[in-house]
Amino acid sequence: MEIASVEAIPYSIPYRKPLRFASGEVTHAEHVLIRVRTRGGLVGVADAPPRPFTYGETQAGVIAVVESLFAPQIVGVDADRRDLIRQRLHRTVGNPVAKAAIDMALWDVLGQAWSMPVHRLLGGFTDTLRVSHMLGFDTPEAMVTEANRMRDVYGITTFKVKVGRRPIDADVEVVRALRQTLGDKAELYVDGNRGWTPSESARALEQLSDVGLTLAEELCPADDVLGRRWLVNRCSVPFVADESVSTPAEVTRELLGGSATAISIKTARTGFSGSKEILHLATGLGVEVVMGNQIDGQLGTACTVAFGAAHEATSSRAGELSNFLDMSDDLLTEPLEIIDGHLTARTGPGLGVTVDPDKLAHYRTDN
Ligand code: MUC
Ligand code: MG
Repeated sequence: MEIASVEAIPYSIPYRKPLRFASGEVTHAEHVLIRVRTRGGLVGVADAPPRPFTYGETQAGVIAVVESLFAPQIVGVDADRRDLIRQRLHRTVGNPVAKAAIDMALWDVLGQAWSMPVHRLLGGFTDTLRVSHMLGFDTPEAMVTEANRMRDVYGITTFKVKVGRRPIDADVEVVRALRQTLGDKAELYVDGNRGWTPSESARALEQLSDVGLTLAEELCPADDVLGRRWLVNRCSVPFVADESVSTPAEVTRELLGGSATAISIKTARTGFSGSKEILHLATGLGVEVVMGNQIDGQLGTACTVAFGAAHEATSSRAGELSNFLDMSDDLLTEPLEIIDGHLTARTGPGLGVTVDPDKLAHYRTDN
């Protein structure tokens, strides 16, 4: 199972509808497909979605770090030596998305070698996840229309609402409008992507106290250390750390420092191996986790489903799995399908996905 090559292939697929949020916007999926080949002929794939506004990585940077640092350190190593490979990758600091994609492509190889779907290898708790849809910034009317469409067409009843605009009133109005249209049974929570100050966040939560939110995520920056602790202390629902926790050490710091009371796990930034560490840390400390979305395409979403379905704690809440629906096209031969508000893990060996060679040829940007 010796690794023969690690390729980093840039591609760009436009979004039909861009996703906007407090820290940025995404109009094109300018991602990097990571493809690992073994000498025995297995091919593992995973997606690296660079998010400069969150981790500082870029498409060109992911390719450079994979080609110049990571590939030379792992070619020739057996693909099942996951911890050795991680140790080699972690000699380089940062670059979470590039490292995560290599890790997941290796799990895809292992699943194929052992004829097992990855979600069974990882834990095998269940096969399906409830879907939560992330609503980006727009007018209240457009956000309500999108939520209704997601409910009517896909059966989705859980929504994460992007907030963090100034003044806070626009977002408060949107969340109220959503509750009114969707009724009491829908689950609603908010994600500020660090857009507000601690006091703005507290005021917004106060104004929304009768709306029945279930979670509040990254409303203000974790770097507002005392302000964030003050906010989390007065927040009546779990306060989710997302972009502030891309390593186990950051999870420990945020939780023990009182700056978060729940954790978003994103396979796009911690792969399967790092996500396992974070999951065990969170469950060991007794806090809830949510499967988050790094504005993933179908390949990234298949990875989130595989990890989420594998464990009890990651499958008890709805996972953020539907934003690929806004892309104008995708790379997989068999598209993911959301049915009755659920996504099912692939049953084939490994990730159970095939990248369509014609689509990749069409969307890749390196030729
Ligand atoms: C999210 O949960 O924040 C937006 C920015 C990012 O890093 O991820 C997305 C979704
Ligand atoms: Mg978030």
